[in-house]
Amino acid sequence: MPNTPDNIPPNDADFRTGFIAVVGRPNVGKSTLTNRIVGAKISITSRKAQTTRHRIHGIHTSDNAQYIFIDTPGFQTRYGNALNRSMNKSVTDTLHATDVVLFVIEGTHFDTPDRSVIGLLPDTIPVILIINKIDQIKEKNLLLPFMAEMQTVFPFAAMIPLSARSDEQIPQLLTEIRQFLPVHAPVFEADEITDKSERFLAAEMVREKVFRLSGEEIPYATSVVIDKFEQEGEFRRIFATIMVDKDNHKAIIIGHQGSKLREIGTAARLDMERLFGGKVYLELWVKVKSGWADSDKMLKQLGYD
Ligand SMILES: Nc1nc2c(ncn2[C@@H]2O[C@H](COP(=O)(O)OP(=O)(O)OP(=O)(O)O)[C@@H](O)[C@H]2O)c(=O)[nH]1
Ligand SMILES: [Mg+2]
Repeated sequence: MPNTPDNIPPNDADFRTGFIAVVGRPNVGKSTLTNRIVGAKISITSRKAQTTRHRIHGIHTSDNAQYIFIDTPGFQTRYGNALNRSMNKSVTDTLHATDVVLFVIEGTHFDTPDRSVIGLLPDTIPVILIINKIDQIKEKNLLLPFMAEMQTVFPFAAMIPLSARSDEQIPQLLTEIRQFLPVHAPVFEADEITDKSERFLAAEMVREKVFRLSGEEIPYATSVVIDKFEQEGEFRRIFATIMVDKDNHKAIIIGHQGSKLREIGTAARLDMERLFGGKVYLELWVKVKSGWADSDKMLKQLGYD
């Protein structure tokens, strides 16, 4: 690991730093939780399953620990195309290089897809069970028996029911995690919140708005490529292409006289301005790229491998 950054007191004998992988099946709230802890939207979220495609590091630094969260794609057990294979591999690779695993499930549901994720959990690394979306559990009295049952499924190091939509349980979660982190100086500066480039984050902001604003017809296999990213002081000029795999998807995203694309562009631009802290000019294009989700070569070109 590199030397201690300047703005953090060095040599604190009990400062801890470590990697925490956030895993679970699609749509359980992994990215929402990562964003909540980091305090900013660095990972996109959506009601659509499989929103996250890349590993994203979200960093939280307190006065006695640096937590490096790795938000992973939801582990996909249903389809076996090249994109899913590559995303699943990325999750399994992540698991072996972390200090703690947060295994996220939704409410008191524990189904076959959750079970297949459990099968991948290493037995050498502490795993904390996160029972997310407790705001949606109607019968709260089911929670305790559910937790007792989960303890028989896997030897979890801890179990924390919470709602990633609120800050309430976050301090408890951080305390719980910290005990498993190694004593180590911080790796990132205290004010860094992610290791991803602005280019990457800009593409993700556009992708999220495509999902949110163009409805159920647009499949998760939609990608965004940044063609040009220019910066002058605090002003950024960004040119991006939305890659879809069918002509009718292109028409949906563009909308009547370009209205949908404008809506997507405005929403993405506002998110970028908030995250980057400066004005953004954003220009979007839509292109049809047939069958790319199944082509290994194309995946490499788009940066997944
Ligand atoms: N009610 C409620 N909804 C939540 C909570 N946490 C997340 N959600 C919602 O659940 C949906 C999925 O959240 P994400 O954070 O995108 O889930 P994910 O696990 O990262 O999903 P993938 O990246 O697709 O695997 C979004 O609509 C969130 O707003 C919660 O605590 N309560
Ligand atoms: Mg996600």
